[in-house]
Amino acid sequence: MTFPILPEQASKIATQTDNLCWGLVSISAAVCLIVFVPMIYFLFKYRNGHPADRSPSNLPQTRIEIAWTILPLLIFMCFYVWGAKAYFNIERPPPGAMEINVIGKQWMWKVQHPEGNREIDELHVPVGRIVKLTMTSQDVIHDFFLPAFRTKQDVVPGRYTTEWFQADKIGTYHLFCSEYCGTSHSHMEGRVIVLSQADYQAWLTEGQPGTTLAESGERLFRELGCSGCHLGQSVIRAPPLQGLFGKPVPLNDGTVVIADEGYIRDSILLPAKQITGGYTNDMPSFAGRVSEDELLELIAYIKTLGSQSP
Ligand code: HEC
Ligand SMILES: [Cu+2]
Repeated sequence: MTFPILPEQASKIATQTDNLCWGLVSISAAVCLIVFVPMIYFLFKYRNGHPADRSPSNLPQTRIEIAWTILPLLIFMCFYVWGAKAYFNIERPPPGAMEINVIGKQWMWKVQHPEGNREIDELHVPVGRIVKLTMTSQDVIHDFFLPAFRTKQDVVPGRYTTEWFQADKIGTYHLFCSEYCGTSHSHMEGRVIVLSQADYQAWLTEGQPGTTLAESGERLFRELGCSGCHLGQSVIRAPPLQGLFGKPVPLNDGTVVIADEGYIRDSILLPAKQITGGYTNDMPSFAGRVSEDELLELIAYIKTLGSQSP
């Protein structure tokens, strides 16, 4: 028999989160019983006019006080550790994830696969693979919520947030926006379709995008004139982008940052914010000239330069 209080469990995180939830419910119920059962019992035993023994007790009161302070503290500290471990599991994507981009806008979800496939309000993924979503919003704050995987993350304009899951059951699952985002917020929903590895490959080829995300990015890199400064012989001295992604970058102000998606995004939209060490602020801002989709394509291209030498 199923007891449909919680949605279906379709990922390992789901089991972990539900166990923690039931653990908390049980301990809260236990504490509740320990307080209320004796309370009701004493209510009757010592009620007015009832002949009970009311002489002062000679129990070791201090020791009892210390015990019922320390014991619950230890028990609840275990829950703290349990919860912290679950939290880190949810927040840190394991290595080797396949990366998919998500853009939220009023009122739809746009998905970009690295192979170039695009979809709206649907996300096709293979079963058993770790999927890491890099997400941003084109307008207001949205939230990418997958109840069956017990995972959700705010999708915020102006920056990238990430979310990961590993679906362990083939099927179709709900996708919701769980941050109120305007009139049609309740329609901002979709489906995650978990396919077998073979079906997923077939789905990718069937879509026939023609160009991968990185290839679209490379074309943009030329069209927008990035290549004029960043490749070959140019008048303006610009840092080479080969091998940049994921590496520490020393900045002109002496700090060092990791060149992640957010850093590259800011380099393109707000070049004056962080100046690469040894260079001057000669890069024009591309804010308003590139869309969120195009930014993610440029980033995909710069990532592929990762392994090449400058
Ligand atoms: C007019 C020349 C010029 C153009 C055009 C240009 N850049 Fe730059 N870019 C620079 C210079 C100079 C820097 C170093 C100073 C800085 O950090 O702003 C830089 C820095 C960067 C960085 C940071 C690199 C690092 O090692 O920290 C990235 C990423 C980048 N540019 C990407 C792009 C992209 C993508 C485009 C096209 C949309 C572009 N640039 C267009 C001159 C240019
Ligand atoms: Cu929304």
